[in-house]
Amino acid sequence: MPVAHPEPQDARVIAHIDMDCFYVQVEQRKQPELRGKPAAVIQYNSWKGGALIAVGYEARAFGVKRSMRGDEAKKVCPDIQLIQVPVARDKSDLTLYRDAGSEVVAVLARKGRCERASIDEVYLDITDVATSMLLENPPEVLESVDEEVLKSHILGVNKDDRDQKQMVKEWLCRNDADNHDKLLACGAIIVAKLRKEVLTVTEFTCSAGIAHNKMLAKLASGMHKPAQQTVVPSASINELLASLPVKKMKQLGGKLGASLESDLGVHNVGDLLQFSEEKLQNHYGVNTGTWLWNVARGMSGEEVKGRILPKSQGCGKTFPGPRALRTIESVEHWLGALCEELSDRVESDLKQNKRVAQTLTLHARAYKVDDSESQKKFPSKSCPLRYGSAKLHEDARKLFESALREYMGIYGTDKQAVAGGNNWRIIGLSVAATNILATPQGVTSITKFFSTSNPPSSSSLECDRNIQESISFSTPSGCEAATLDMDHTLDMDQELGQPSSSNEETIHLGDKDTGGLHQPSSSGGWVYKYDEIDSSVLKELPLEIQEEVRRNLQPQKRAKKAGTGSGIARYFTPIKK
Ligand code: DCP
Repeated sequence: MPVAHPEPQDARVIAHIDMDCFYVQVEQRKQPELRGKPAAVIQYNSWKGGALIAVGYEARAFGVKRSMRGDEAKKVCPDIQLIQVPVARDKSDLTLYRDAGSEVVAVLARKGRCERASIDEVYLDITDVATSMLLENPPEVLESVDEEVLKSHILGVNKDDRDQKQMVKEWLCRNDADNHDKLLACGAIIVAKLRKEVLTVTEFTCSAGIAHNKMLAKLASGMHKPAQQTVVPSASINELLASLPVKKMKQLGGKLGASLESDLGVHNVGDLLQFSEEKLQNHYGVNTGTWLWNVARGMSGEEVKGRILPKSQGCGKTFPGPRALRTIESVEHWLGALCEELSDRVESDLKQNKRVAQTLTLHARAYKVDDSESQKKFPSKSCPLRYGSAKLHEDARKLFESALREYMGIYGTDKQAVAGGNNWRIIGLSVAATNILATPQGVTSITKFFSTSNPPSSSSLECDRNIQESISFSTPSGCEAATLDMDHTLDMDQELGQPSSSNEETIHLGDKDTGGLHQPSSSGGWVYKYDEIDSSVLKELPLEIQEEVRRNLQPQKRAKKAGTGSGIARYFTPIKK
């Protein structure tokens, strides 16, 4: 569930930059003869011409939509060029797009604190550079304003018979504007320049939203596309939210959105304004209630995080309809392919960015053959991550088997029992490397990193170890354990204004030989290291559990024995050596 962040005292200038029809642009750069032509990128499977995952603006003009398949797109736009996503190991290979996204980030990160939010989206905090500009070279003293800036859309600046560019110029250069608007005007000038730089360096166009916080900037960036920018002055926030359907905001989707609609009759975000904070808290709890109250007013204190590398690396694959996996062997086969890719990616992250992934997580989507109505989720499982694709594969296999047993309610360990009578189908499978940490400066090899951070008995990544079943935990809100964008942009969290890892986090403590998360004590019990529990994960726990974590899991304090006590022990059950 979303949590409110306190609004900062001083005005900030935040930009959200979103690439236009990104995969299509990447393909058009590779094949310039496709430029200006209707085009779309499709997934490699050939059913009905493949699934469209990115549609160029020329094709959109013909009515082509992402929800279509290739055959349908051809019907509405016979000249459309359908470009197949690169394939490796029988699945989509997004390296080309990921690298192209990194090129964009490299340009943008020069100007301010930069948070890469997805494969093609970036938040920028340009408060400092906008403030300097306002002091040294404010818009009102500019002799001329660049054409690109004049094409900006300023929300609330009504179009009338006058020249739109002239009105934008007047708004940008008002000397009677308040400080907030003046900062946004500087932001508009800075972002327009940045977008031009992105185009020059990468050949890609992008769109942008410029506002005082991430939430509003994100809403604005999609309002005028492609290759345009939209500014949200404070005075127009109410107008913007009044007509914004709740479902357009990602974190208001799902159960929360449905409940807002049915219980409170809220259709647009602005409808929330009629409810007091107390009333919203009564309905949705203290945190979410306050968060909703703030959202209704366009308030969101969430910071731009200063992160240009992905928080996690993941790869997955869906197996829809008749392609659902039905044997352990087929699952193992696909886990092998996924682990090979994941291995390549964590190795290259280690080499290029000196970052080490600590946790391997397996997610799957499944159903039971004789129980299609069942809502039971396939549990996500995690364990310490060992480098090398064979080890990843071995560990992922064990995680899968353990999850499958739990899913099917089977407690035996023989092969037949593990297979669960093959009474299940897997329709989505993914592996992710999370908890990625920078290696401390001066540490040059992964082995050294671990041998300095752990006692020798548990340090070596090379030593084989048995995976004990990890305790896996879906968020207490009951949200889906894993909402995966299979085959797409699994390496990114695409949340907006929401605490990171809200829906997908699994907590996993209690493995033997952890390579970093927690360590055996001299007496053979297990010691949790409180400061290594991801704080965003901690925040997702019920309040009483959070308190118990803080009380009981002090640094280096012995954990309770498995199964003893209530509360936290239910989630973090240590395994004795
Ligand atoms: N993508 C994907 N599968 C999806 C959605 C998106 O593989 N279901 C990929 C292809 C897109 C890229 O992610 O090019 C970025 O997604 P966006 O939603 O930002 O869409 P586009 O960039 O394609 O278009 P727009 O200009 O509307 O942002």
